[in-house]
Amino acid sequence: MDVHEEVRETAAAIDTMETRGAAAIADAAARALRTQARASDADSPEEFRAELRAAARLLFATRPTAVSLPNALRYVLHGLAGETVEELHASVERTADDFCVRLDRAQSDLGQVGANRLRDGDVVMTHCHSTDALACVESAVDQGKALEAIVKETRPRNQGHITAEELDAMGVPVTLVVDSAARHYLNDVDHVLVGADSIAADGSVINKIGTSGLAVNARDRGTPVMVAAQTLKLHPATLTGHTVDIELRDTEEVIDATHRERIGDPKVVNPAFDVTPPRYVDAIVTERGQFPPESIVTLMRELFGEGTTRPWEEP
Ligand code: RI2
Repeated sequence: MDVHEEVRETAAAIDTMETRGAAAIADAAARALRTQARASDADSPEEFRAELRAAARLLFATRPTAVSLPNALRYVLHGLAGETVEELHASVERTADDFCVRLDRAQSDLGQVGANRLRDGDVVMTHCHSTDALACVESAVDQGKALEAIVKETRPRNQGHITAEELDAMGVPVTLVVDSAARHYLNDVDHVLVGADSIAADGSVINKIGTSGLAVNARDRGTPVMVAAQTLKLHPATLTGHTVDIELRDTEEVIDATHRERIGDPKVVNPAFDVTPPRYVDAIVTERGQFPPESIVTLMRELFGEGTTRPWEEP
């Protein structure tokens, strides 16, 4: 039983962040399971299911923080149905397609909700690169609102540059600033607008490192913080007391080995995400409407029940 080469390539692309962003990771994972199903030469339904589980385990192991990844795998594996290999294959095709269509629709529905919070002439400050957050801006621009953006570069990988490029393509004037300049400009900002990799049951937002400091500063300045996150970002395991793993990435993203050596070889750590407590967040914007963070638990229960399974593990 083999995990298909293309699935391995997808897993490697997620691992190296060639494929990145919580929504894009989920989309790639669902497509990879479909690839595995298409390529399968399993002789029995048991073998087919085992192949799918092995592929899902490989994908699951790539990045720990974005819950959209296990949520996508769960969605497809829960859709497995049939008595024969052919029927099982058809069910994966159906469910993976359905998942990707829902993902796109959720982002555009969420964008419209978020756009309603933005007024003509507003300035938004962004952190990192979030397709959910940008969907709100795009929808507001489509409504004819003129927006401006102050874009944080977002060290260590400078993913703010992707945001700057995409805002520019939408016709939104961009001012790029270093991360530490954020507070300096908050008085000129009407909304802090960020995405999320995971949202916990208490309404805490797990997003790119630096989000929590930005949110605390925004609260101090009286600037509202809006988190754009499809319900796929809700982390159901937090309903039962689990915490969200924070990914530690390669220290070379922070400083290369030669320079590090030159400055006395200090210890370097590179956490990719942080946790913003709900009291610093004004609204979580989803495709189901906007929620105060403290009430997100109700939506989480409605969508996921009391907890989650791990269908990729061996029975
Ligand atoms: P969308 C990204 O993480 C950022 O933290 C971003 O806010 C979040 O995913 C959500 O992105 P990374 O994969 O799903 O760049 O909104 O580490 O695109």
